[in-house]
Amino acid sequence: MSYTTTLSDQYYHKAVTLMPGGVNSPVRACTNVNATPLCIAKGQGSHIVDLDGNDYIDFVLSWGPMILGHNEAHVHQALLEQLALGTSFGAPTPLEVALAERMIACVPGLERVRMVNSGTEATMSCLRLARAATKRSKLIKLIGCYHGHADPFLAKAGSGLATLAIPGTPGVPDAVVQDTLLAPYNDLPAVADLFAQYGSSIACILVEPVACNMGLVLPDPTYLAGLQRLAKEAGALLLFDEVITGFRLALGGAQEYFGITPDLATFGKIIGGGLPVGAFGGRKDLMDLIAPEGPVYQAGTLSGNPLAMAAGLATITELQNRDYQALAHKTAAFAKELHNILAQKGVPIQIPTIASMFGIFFCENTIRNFSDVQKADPALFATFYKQMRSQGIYLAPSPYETAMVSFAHTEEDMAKTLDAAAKVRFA
Ligand code: HOZ
Repeated sequence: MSYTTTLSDQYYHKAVTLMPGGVNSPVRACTNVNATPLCIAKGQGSHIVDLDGNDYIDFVLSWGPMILGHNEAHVHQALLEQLALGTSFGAPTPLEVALAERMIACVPGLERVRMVNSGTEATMSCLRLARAATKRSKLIKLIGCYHGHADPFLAKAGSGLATLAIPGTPGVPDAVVQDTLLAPYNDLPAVADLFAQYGSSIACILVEPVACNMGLVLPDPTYLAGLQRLAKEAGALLLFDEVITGFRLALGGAQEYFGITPDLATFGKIIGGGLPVGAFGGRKDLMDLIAPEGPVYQAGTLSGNPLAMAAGLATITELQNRDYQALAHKTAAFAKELHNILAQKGVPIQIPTIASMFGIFFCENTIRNFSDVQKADPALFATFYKQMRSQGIYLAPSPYETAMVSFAHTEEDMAKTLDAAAKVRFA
C-alpha cells in the first residue's frame, strides 16, 4: 500500500486551531509516539479506512466497544429501525427495559441497573452510591487503574494520564483526592495496610478486575478474592470497573470469568454497541438507594437513549451466539507468535493476553503493576507503533492502552499483522 496521510494531516492542522490538541480525548493525539492522528472516514468489520483511503486492520476498536467489528449487520439494522422512530424522548422506552433485562441475565452480580451516558458517569455515580450506602468517604484506588476523568479518580491513573505523565491534574481540589487512597495493583498487603490505618472510613475498593488502562495487567490468581475478603472484613464494598472487561472477558464479564461477584459494578463500551453509553448496577439493596427509589441522586437527559439502547441490545443479542473461547484462542495464538517474532529481533518484549485482549510492553520483566509497566521502553514502542501503522496495522498509540481483537478479525488479518511485525526494524 502507498502510505500517505495528507488529508488526515490537513484535518489535524485545522483541528488544532479549534480544539485543545486537535482532539476530543488526549491519547488519540498520538503525541507520545511522535505521530499525528489519523482522521477516520469509515469502518467495516475488522478494518477502518482513513481520509486518504489507507486501509487498516483495527486493534483499537474504538477503545473496546466494537467487539463485533465495525458496522455489524444486526447493529446496523437495529439502529436504522430506531432511527425511523426517533432518536431521543427523555422518557422510558421498551429498549432500555430489554437491555437491562439482558444485562441482568448475563452478569452474575447484577440485580438492578441504571443506564448512563459514559463510563466516567457510571463510575462517579457508583462511587456516590457506595459512599452513601456505607456512610463512609474514602475509596481505595489501585495505581495505574483508570476509572474515567471524574475528580476522585485522577490520582496516579492510567490511560491518558499515564501516557502524558500527568500524575494528578490541576483543577482537582486537594480535599477531593485526599479521600482517594492508593495501593499498587496486585499487592494485597498494601490494601490490608490501608484498611488497618483507615478501615472505618473506607467506603469501597474500586478496581479494574483486569487492568486495561496501563497496558494489559492481569490480576494474580488470588488477588480479586483477596480484595473481596479485605473489603468484607472492613464493612466496605467491592466495586468492579467493568467498562472494558464487561461483555469482553465473557458475557458475564470479569464476574463470570473469575467467579467473583462484586457488590457493585460499572459498564460502558460494549453495552452501547459503539454509541455513547454507560451503566452501573449490582446488589438490589444498594441500588434501591438510587433516586427515585431512594435518596441518592443521579440523573441524565440522554440516559437510556433509544439509539444507544438499540445498538447495545443488538450487540449483546449477537454476542450470545458467539464463541468467546474461540476468540480467546485466536488471540492467544496470535500473541504467542507476535512475541516470538519480536523476541527474535533481540528486543525485550512481553505480550500478556487474556480473552480477546493483549498488551505490548518492550521490557524483560513480567508485568504485575504500574511500576513494572513504567520499565517498558517508550522509544521501542513508538518505533513499533509507527512502522506497524505505515503497514496498515492500527494499534493504540500508547503502551498504557490495551489492544483489542474482535469477532470480525480473520485469520488473514492476524497473519498480515504478524507479517507486518516481522518487517519492523528497531535499529
Ligand atoms: N481513555 C480511553 C481509553 N482507555 C479513551 C481514549 C480515547 O478515546 O482517546
